Amino acid sequence: VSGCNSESRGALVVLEGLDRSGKTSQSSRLLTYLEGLGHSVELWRFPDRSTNVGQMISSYLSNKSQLDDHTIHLLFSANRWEKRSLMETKLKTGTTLIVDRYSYSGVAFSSAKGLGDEWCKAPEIGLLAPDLVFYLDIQPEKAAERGGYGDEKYERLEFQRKVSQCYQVLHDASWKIVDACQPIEDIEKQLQELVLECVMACQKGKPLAN
Ligand code: T5A
Ligand code: NA
Repeated sequence: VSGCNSESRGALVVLEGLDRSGKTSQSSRLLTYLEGLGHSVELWRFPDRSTNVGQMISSYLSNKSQLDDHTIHLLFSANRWEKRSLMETKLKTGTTLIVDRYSYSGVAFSSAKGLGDEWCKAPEIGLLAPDLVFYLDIQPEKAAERGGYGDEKYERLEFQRKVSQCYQVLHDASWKIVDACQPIEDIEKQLQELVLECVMACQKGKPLAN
C-alpha cells in the first residue's frame, strides 16, 4: 500500500456509465475546465487502444476477433495494469487524471455476461483507487435513443440492460451518481463543483490508495 505521506498530488477522477451515457463528452469538458483554472490535468480512457493489449481489445470489440469471456476480461484488466505505474507517477507529480472508464466497467460488463463478481474483481486488486467516480446514470432505453450504436460488441440494448443492473451493486463511497439525461451543460456544472473539491483535497495531501 502506497501513501501515508501528505504530499500534494493530482486527483484520480473516473467517469463510468453505459455506452452513450455521455462520459466522453463530460470528460473533455472537465479537462477544459480544470486546464482553464491552471491545473495540470490529462484525459485518459480505458480501454487504451494504443497498446498491444489495447489493439487485441479493440479487435475483439469490433468483432474482428473472438475471445473467451475470461480471456477478454483479463486483457481489459492487463490494459489497466500496463498503465498503472505511469498513472502513479503522474498523480504523485501533481497531475490530475480524468479517466473515461476504469475497473468498474471491467467488473460490470463481464459480470453482465455471467462471470462471477468475485472472479471479475480479483485482477483489479492493487490498481490505484479513484478519488472520485462520476456515474452517469441513464436508462438503457434512453441511451439507445441517442443513436450511433455502431457495430461494437456490447452496443445492444438487451446487454446494456444487464450491464446497468451489474453497475448498481458496484457503487461505493467514491461514487457520485449524476442524472445523465439532463442537458449536457447542466451535467457539466454539477461535475465542475464536485471535481474541484476533490482536486483540492488531493492537493492538501489526501493519501493515494490501492
Ligand atoms: N469495457 C470497457 C469492458 O467491457 N471492460 C472494461 O474493462 C472496459 C474499460 C468500450 C467498451 O468496452 C467495454 C465498455 C464499452 O462497451 P468505449 O470505447 O469506452 O467502449 O465506448 P463507450 O464508452 O461506449 O463510448 P460512447 O461514445 O458510446 O459513450 P459515451 O462516451 O458515454 O458518450 P458520448 O459522450 O460519446 O455521447 C454519446 C452521444 O450522446 C450525446 C453525444 O453528443 C453523443 O452523440 N450526448 C447527449 N445527448 C443528450 N443529452 C446529454 N446530456 C448528452 N451527453 C452526450
Ligand atoms: Na466514449
